[in-house]
Amino acid sequence: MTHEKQHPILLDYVRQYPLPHGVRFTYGTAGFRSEGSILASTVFRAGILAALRSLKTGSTVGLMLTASHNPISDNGVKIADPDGGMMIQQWEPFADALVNAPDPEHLLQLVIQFVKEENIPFGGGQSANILLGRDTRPSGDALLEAAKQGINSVVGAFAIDMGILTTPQLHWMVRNINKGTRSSESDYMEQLAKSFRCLVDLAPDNTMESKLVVDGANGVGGEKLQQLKKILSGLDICVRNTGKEGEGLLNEGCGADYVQKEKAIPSSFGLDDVGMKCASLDGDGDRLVYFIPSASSNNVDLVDGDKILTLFALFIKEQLDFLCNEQGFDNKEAVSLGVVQTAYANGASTAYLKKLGLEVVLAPTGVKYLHKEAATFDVGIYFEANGHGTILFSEKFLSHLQARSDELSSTASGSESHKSGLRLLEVSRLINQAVGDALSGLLLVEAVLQYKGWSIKAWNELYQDLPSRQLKAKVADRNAVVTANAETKVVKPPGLQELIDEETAKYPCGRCFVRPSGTEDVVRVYAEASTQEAADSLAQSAVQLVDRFLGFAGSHQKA
Ligand code: G16
Repeated sequence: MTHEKQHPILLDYVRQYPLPHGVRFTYGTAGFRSEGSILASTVFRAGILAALRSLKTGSTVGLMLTASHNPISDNGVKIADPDGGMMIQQWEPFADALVNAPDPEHLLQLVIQFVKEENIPFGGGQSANILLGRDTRPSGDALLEAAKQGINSVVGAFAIDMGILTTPQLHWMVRNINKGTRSSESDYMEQLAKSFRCLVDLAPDNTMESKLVVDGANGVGGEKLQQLKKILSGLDICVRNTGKEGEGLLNEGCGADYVQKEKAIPSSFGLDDVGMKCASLDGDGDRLVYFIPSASSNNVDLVDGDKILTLFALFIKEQLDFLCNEQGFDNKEAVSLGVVQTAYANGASTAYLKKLGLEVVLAPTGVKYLHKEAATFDVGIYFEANGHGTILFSEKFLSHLQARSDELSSTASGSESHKSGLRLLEVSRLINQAVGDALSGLLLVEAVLQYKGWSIKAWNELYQDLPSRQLKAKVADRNAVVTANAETKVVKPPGLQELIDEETAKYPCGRCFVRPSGTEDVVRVYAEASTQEAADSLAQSAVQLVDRFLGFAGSHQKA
């Protein structure tokens, strides 16, 4: 079919989804996000975007409807590339232009021009496949229809509705379909349960605290964990805030973002849980933090993404050491192990990781940036302090590992090096290779704790976090803040960084940065210092500086 035949179909559909007035959407940290009630045109256009991406790559792509940690009234949309990762960043400017095109004719011109520039087989008889997933938000149903219409407006594009999923499940499915491996939801569940079982079987016979209480954020993650529980053995999991009627609202007073930022006990947790090993997922199941409810007040001892990263790094390093010290495996230098963090990583965690001899790389906020850095290592571990992360294994390393394990199974079966090889292979099957995944992350944490024979308390005591504070500053235009050096320095407005530096220098162990959020209409402020009072005061001063430079536009809240 020629472009000319394609145009009327597209135009006809576009007219059904007028752009809301006075709003500009940007493909931020994790796709487009806003109030669910004004997102129909954005989601419709994201459907077109996904179809073009599939045509361009000749592979299946994903479209996920979620606003993750945001309140229930918000929603959002993001595209998963054929490898299961986030949509390639070079397409983001086009994505922005497409969703903001003022009228159907502009939109059509944009599409025609982009198709030409990118040499996309548009209207040329090729087919495009897009897997659709959504979380449990009420606006999801209507937005799903908008996404389907957007996809249908591109001739040859097919939408395949996968139903309600966690974000990482959809990314996993896209990756597996394109690799030609099993990709259904039950395959996902079986894979996780099987790899977890294998890892536990390969662990020394330690007695461990197997009871785990999980806060499901009243979202899809809790629901899926309940499902997974049915086929899991060796873990005693109790899921709260599963989203069932009467249990509360999505992300309200619960969820990984709440627990991490507020360092507070989520709703439905109480005195009975004091001292217990607890975990919290976020609204779409891609973040995970652990915590121990404390005896006094509403507080928790937070075991955040940095601690999860540290636990995984210790374990992977130990397995590599067993394997590499064994004769026959290519020299140690041949295996590169690196960790990736953001500026939010607690300074104590970075110092600890460096002391272990690990290479630590700093990336801007957003898994799309961390993932890219982690993929440069044979084994790359990335985590944001907020609990979003995973472990990536390069194909080259995996085939090397498989060959070595096969060899050891005949020459040194049952040896520690043989078991290490098997453990690493199993970790690569358990942990989501496409994107951070709270469910697979949780199972790996449990398997490593079992291996180490550690309680959550022992794990938490690996190092002590420096006191920190996160705040949100509501300003007229958050995009007036431009940062550099992995968001550690403000470049615009001029003069702001110098004053932040001056303020920071007043506090022992002080560190502070500000950056525009990519998921909420705020500027985020992070401060760290030797005492909680000092961290609070530094964060407050930075908020005032942001106000002074950007204009106060509302009440400030905790992060
Ligand atoms: C998303 C991103 C994360 C990021 C978070 C907050 O998480 O996937 O990488 O850390 O937003 O981003 P920002 O500070 O720019 O608002 P989620 O779980 O909300 O999808």
